[in-house]
Order: sequence, then structure tokens, then C-alpha cells
Amino acid sequence: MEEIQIFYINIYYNIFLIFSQLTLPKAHLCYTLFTMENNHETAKNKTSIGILAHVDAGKTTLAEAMLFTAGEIRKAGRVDHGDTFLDTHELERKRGITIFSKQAHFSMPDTEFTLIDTPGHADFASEAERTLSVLDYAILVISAAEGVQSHTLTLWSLLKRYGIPVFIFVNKTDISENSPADTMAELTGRLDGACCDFSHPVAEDIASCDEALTEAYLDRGEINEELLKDAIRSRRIFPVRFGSALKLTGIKEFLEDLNRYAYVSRKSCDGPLSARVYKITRDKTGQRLTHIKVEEGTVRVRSELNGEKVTQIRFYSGEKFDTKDEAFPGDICALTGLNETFAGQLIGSDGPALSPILSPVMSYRLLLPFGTDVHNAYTKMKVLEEEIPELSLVLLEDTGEIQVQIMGEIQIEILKTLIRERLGIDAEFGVGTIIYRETVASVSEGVGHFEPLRHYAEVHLKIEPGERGTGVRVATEVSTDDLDKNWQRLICTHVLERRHRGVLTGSVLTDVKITVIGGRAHPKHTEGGDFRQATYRAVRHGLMMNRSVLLEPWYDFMLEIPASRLGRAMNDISKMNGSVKSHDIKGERAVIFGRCPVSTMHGYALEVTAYTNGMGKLSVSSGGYDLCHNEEEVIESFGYNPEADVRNTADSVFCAHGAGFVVPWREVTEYMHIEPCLKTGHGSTKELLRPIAEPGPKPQKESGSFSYSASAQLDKDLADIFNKTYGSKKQEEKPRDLFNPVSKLPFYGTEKVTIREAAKLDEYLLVDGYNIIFSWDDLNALSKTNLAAARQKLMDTLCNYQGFRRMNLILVFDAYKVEGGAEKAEQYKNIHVIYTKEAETADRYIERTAIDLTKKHKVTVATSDATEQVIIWGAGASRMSARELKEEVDNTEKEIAVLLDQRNTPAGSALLDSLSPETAEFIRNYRMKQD
Ligand SMILES: Nc1nc2c(ncn2[C@@H]2O[C@H](COP(=O)(O)OP(=O)(O)OP(=O)(O)O)[C@@H](O)[C@H]2O)c(=O)[nH]1
Ligand SMILES: [Mg+2]
Repeated sequence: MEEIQIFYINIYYNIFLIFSQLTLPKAHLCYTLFTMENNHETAKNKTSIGILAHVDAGKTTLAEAMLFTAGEIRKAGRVDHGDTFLDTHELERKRGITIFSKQAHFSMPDTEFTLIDTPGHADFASEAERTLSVLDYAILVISAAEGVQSHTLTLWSLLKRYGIPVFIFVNKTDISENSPADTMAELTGRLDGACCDFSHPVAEDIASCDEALTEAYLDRGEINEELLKDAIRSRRIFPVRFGSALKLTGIKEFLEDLNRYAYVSRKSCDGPLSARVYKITRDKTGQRLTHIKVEEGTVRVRSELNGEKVTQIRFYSGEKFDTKDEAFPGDICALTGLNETFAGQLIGSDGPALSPILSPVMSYRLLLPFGTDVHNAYTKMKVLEEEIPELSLVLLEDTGEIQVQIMGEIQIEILKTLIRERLGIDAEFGVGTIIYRETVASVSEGVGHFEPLRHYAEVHLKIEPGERGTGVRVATEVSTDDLDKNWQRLICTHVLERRHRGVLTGSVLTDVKITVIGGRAHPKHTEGGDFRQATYRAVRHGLMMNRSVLLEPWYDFMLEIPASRLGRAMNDISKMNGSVKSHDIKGERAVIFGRCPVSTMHGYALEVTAYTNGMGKLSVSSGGYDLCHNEEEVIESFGYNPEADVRNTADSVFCAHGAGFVVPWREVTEYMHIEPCLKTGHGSTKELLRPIAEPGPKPQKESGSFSYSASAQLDKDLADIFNKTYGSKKQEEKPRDLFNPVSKLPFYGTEKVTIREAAKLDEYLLVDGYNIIFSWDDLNALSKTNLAAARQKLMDTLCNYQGFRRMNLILVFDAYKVEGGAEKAEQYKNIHVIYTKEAETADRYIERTAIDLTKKHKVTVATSDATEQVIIWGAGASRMSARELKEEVDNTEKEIAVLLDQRNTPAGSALLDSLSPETAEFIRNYRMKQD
């Protein structure tokens, strides 16, 4: 069977070769033949290829020409007529530019291609960058008339950084006066010497691009096709073709090159799943789509990815899609059913999420119409941010402002329309301000310790400068004998999971290498969150001990002006603190290439138009972050005091005599439990200045009985710790704790317990009752025969959970269908139960309450409802799925069991004494059952 297939493929390929020498319509026919026949043929090479270029170079027109020539579409549409296969969004058709990347499929004799068209405008460069993580090859389009633009150079360096091999298509030859030789000289001069003209391939020219090819050519007098493929694949040679996408010239030959040379060897579809998420979108019905490329293994409908079920696998081509039950290595598809995914995420393996290199350099205030509910708007904007992550939304609680990071004016215009569509709001944007960054100039050791009672983590980090544009990178240099691998991994995650603030202006930290050089966990008391605290404090401490430097965004620019205005332009550039890399005078035109701070060049394009009478043109592209030209001035204008920034503290928390206390960052090294690691090489445990708190015997009363003043002092220490950890809260701002059974309890015991309670007083857990009942197998089964019994069982289970864990627990049941029903709130033992009023669902109640409570409290919401999770997340609350709550409840029962085992030890009895009456009763019952 296989042999017969190969036989047919060969025949088809020969027909293809014959036809491809003939005229275009016939070749078109032939490709169509292939497309039809080979739909059944699954063993073809699968290659993803993205089209990139500066704006208006002709990418979408080229995509159209390729799809037409390959027989995928019957008619080549025109961008100018708003009828292309890939510029499908209404905004794109209206403006004649691409805003969102989109994909199409076409088939060639040897290869199935997924073609991805990207936007070329610098304002949408992040959207283009997102696709790079899933490309096997790229097509870089150069407009023959305009040559290499500054944005082309930005793209070229991105392609280099992502290691993507490139085919170059020089477009618009129909309207260009530049000869191919001129263009080739520009490409080899400005991009890479290995750009090679494949339209009239000369073996010597190709061979001269690469050592291996030269050798092969000298040995055998010819270049083996496999060697050439390999040279292209490993970016040692870049084939160049010339043509016109609009006039359909040079397209057939270009496709032949792709078919012949763009080859990728794939990993097995039986291996463990590895897939890269490259973007999130929503379809017309609002369905959330996770766009992925499968690298290894197989994704199946109904399979679980990180606890969420895939409901559909869509293969898009233009606006339309096919669904399949499986996706294999090399496939680019969109999954539905997933709500937790995010752009850049690597699913199924340990690899880190990819952080983009390009990012906006200006921040704007979102101006909402008078009377708009800011929190509601923010929640909806958060959904938009999933699709455009570079917006990096921030809600400033103090002023109730939403801040948005934006690439430029065109993106602002597009966002206004999207906000109108999605939020139904006519928003405006305030004046843009520059986004600064910070880095370090030397090497330091940052230490962080977090040890309120029954918590423990210590972290030592080396912080050193990284290369420009590399962001924050993390590594570990600790033996697993000193710190378990899992803890090391957790510290790395905590280093990368947030944007750390610098100490000069509070701007985001970048271009640093952070290495874990020491750390310590406690066998019983360390929880994941402890390492988070210790890590954040260590980073911050390391910055305080280092020399920080301010960075600002720079443009790479190309300025074309009449040669007579060269002097004026040079003078301007110098005044703007820019620098000139090169300049070129061709007859009456001069072209200057250089770099300039965004802060000074912003708005200069208008000036150029004015002083050249419209004859000049400034094109800019992202030049990354570099030293700030007016550092002192900017730092002064920020007036930032790092020590007053309690949310980003460099201080540490230690424990003595059963109480936590804060040690200022200047003194922390003395208190650490591990010696400084930079000097000694490795962390060694020193004689402890402060012993790790053990859950030892009930603390002896030190001076007579436990007094009120001792507990007040303790509360103050705690308040300090928690204020520094979670930000200060004015006591009088707290709403009355109506639902707080703990606060009504008598004082039960030891200092330890006070800490436990105080820590949790500020926390709320909102539980979506029916959602949990229907998600837990046992309750779900019970609900089928007796819903009231299932409700009762959940209430009792949560009472025990609350009694042990101590937080304000609000359980919400839908009663919204009860006609004329008013909201009913009842205190059931130690939890609060709400039955919603008519026409208010439980999720609406939870959303409303969560938004309200998060202003002043730490709030967690337990539900598996996806939409609700997004809203809750937007409101700033934490989410807990039904499964996680079940795990929590089960773990609590396990802890109680352990406690029972220890009830005859001093530690066990101390803890038993400290429980709330409800839990104590529960334990008594439990004990009776056990005994
Ligand atoms: N004369 C000529 N015009 C072309 C050619 N290719 C594209 N154009 C025109 O150039 C303009 C821009 O083409 P697009 O295909 O939208 O360019 P793009 O690179 O996709 O632009 P963005 O997606 O906005 O970055 C349109 O007016 C096209 O008709 C060509 O080969 N010759
Ligand atoms: Mg386009």
C-alpha cells in the first residue's frame, strides 16, 4: 500500500515539474490537482511559515498570491478592495492594513504549509513577535522600491534571536527602478553577507556563502541539495527571490523553493505532549481560542491540559475552520475549552513561558466617560489584555485609574474601537508618558528570610548585569544536598512570575541575571508562599546592595531628507541626544541611520515634514532599552523612596520567642541562617543567631501569666509584617466584620494561635455552592437524589474547614429563581450562608462581593465556572477551582488526623486547645469515630 502511494506521489511530482516549467495557469491547475489528491495523504512534511516585513511591503498581497498560485483560493483578492483572504477583520478592511496575525493552509507536493501573515506596522510589532515562537521558517518581504527599512532591521534581529531561517522575497519589482544587483548589494550590506540570489543561482555564489558548501563544491564541483537545505535551515544562507505579488510574477518559483528547501524533521506523536501557546483570541461568538503549535505528542478532543478539557480543535484557514479530533506535531491549531492558557505558555513540559522582546514604551491613562464603573471596565479590559498582553493593564487603587501601555498612535485608534465594541464605552487616552526601566551595574548578593510563626523560607540570590534586551534570566547554582530541587524550581518561578521594581524610580527591573546561590526550607513549616516572600525580599535586598542604573527606550531611526537639509538634521539629532550610525548621499537625497531616545524624538516626524516641505520622511522602530540620557533629572522627578515602598520591601521577617519581627534590610545579613554565599561559594549553615521556631511545647509564660500587653505588642509586630507584606490598611477603613466568627471567639491560648488567627482575619473565602456540589463526585451523586442533603453536607464540611483554617467563609447558593425572593443571609455555625435574591445569580453576587472586598481584603473565590474565574481574577481576587478546594478540604482532614495522633504530645495538645469550639467539637466526633 505504502509503495503504491509513493509511486503516485512520484508521478504527481514529475507532472508538477513538467508543468512548473510551463505557464502559470497550468502550474496553478497542477497545484490544485495536488491539493485534491493529497488531502488523503497524511505523511507529508508539515511546515509553518510566517510572512514578516515593514508596513505596506506587500505581505498580505504576497500571501494572497501564494494561496492563489498554490490553488488554495480561486481568485487573488486585493488589499485595496478589502477582499483578501487574510485581512478579514472589519478594521483591517477599512484601513487597508493588517492588525492581527492570521493563518491559511496550502499544499505543495512535498509539504503542507501553514502560512501566517503578520502586521507590519511598528505599533503591532508585538502581535508579529508572538507568531515567531511557532514558525519553522520566515518569509521576509522587502519592497524593491523602499529597500531595507529600520523596522526591517528590527525584524531581522528578532529572527536571529529566535533562530528562524529566512527566505527573502523582494516585492514590487514592477514599480521599482532599483536593479536586482542594487537590492542584493543592500541586502548583503545591511542584513547579512549570506543573502544569496536564487533567481539565477550560480553555484559559486551559493558556495561562497558558507564553508561547508564551499568545501562540497570544491570537492565535487556541485552542491548537494541536502547540504543546501541544511545551510538554509541553520541560517547559514538566505535565499532571495524577486517578483511582484500584485502582478503574480516570481511567485511560482518562490513556492518551488519553499517546497524544495523548507523541511523540518518532527518529533514523535507518541511522545509526551509539548505545545506552545502563541496567542489567545475570541471568535465572533465570544468563544475563547487558544492558538497553539504542537511540538511533540498528540492533543485530542476531550483530553485534559493542565486540568482543563479541550472541547474542540480547530484548523483555521482565513475566517473558516475545520475541526479534527486530534492535532499532531507540526500542526498549528486553535483549542476551545481552555480558560487558563496565556500567550507564550509552554504546555506539557517544564520549559519557561517565552517573554517577548518588543514592548510598548509609552504608558497612557485610560479616560472613561463620567459615571463609568472603573472596576467593571477594568475586568472587561483584562479579557482584552489576554489577547493583547503588551497592554500590561494596571489599576491604580488610590486614584481609581486604569493605566495602559501602548506602542503608538495607530494602536490607540484601534483600541478605542475595540473598547467600544467590547465594553460599549467611548474611551479616550490621556497624555503618554515614557516607560523607564532599571538594571544593575555590578554584582551583589540579595538575601530574603520569611519566618512568621509556623512559616519558614530563606533565599540567597546573586544579582548581576545581563546583556541589553535579555530581560530577567534565572539560574541555580545550589547543590540539591543544600536545597531540594523542587524548592530551587519554586524560587526560580517566583523570580520570573512578577515584574520586580527597581530601587531608583520603582520602574520595572530588566536585563539582569539572577542566580539562586543558597536557600533553606523547614521540613514542616515551609509552604510555597513562604518562598515567594523570601524570594521577593531577596531580589529587592540585592538591588539595594547593588548599583542601579536607569534605562530609557530608544528608537532606531532612518531619516530621509533632501541633501541640502543634512546639516539641520544632524544638528537636531545631536540636540535630541541621538547618535548617527551612518549616512549616505545619493544625488539630491540623504539618508541617515541612527539611534535616539524616544523621549526626545517623539513628535519629531512632524518637524521633519515641516522643514523639508513634505519631502522628508522619518521611520522609526524599536531600538530597545539603553542608558537614560538624563538619569538624574528623571530620578529626581520620580521622587521615589525605595524604603517607603512597603509593597516591595527589602526587609526580612524573623521569629523569636514565638513572635515574628521585622529586620531592616541593612541588618538582615547578620540575622540570616545561612552564611553569605557569594564569598563562601556555597551556603553553609552558620550557628543560628535565631533558631528556627519548632512547634515545641506550649510556650512557658515568661513573666507571670500571658498578659494583654504582650498580645498587643505581638499584634503590632504582626500588623507590621502583614502591612509590609500586603500593604498597609487603615484600621478604620475596614468594614464591620459581620461574618467574622473568629473575632467573637474567646481567646483560646498561646501566642502561636493568635498569629494564626490574626493572619487569617483579613482573608475571605467565597464559595459558589451549587458549582462545588456539582463538581465534587460525592456531593454530585447525593444531589441527584436529595439536593438539600448535598447542601447540608457541603455546609458541614466547610464549617470544619473554616474552623481549622480560619478565614471568613461565605457560602453562596443561587435562589434567584425564587419569585419575589429577597437576599437571605444566615449564620450557620461558623460560616455565613447567602441565598441570592431574585434575578441575582450566585456568580453575580460573588463578583459584586469580591470586587468590594478586594479593595481591602485578601479574597479567594472557589468556583470552577470559567467566566466567573476571569471576572474574579480581574477584580484582583485569587481563584480556587472546585478540585483545589476538594484537595484543601481533604488535606485539612488529614492534618486533623495527624493532630489526633499527636494529641498526647505537648505540641498536639497545645494546638488542640487552640481550636474554635466548632472544630473542637468536630475533632471530638472524629476522634470518637477513629477510636
Ligand atoms: N505595484 C505593486 N503594488 C503592490 C505589490 N504588492 C502589494 N502592493 C500594494 O501595496 C499596498 C500594501 O500591500 P499589503 O499587501 O497590504 O501590504 P502589507 O505588507 O500586508 O501591509 P501591512 O499588513 O499593513 O503591514 C497595497 O496597496 C497593495 O496593492 C506589488 O507587487 N506591486
Ligand atoms: Mg498585511
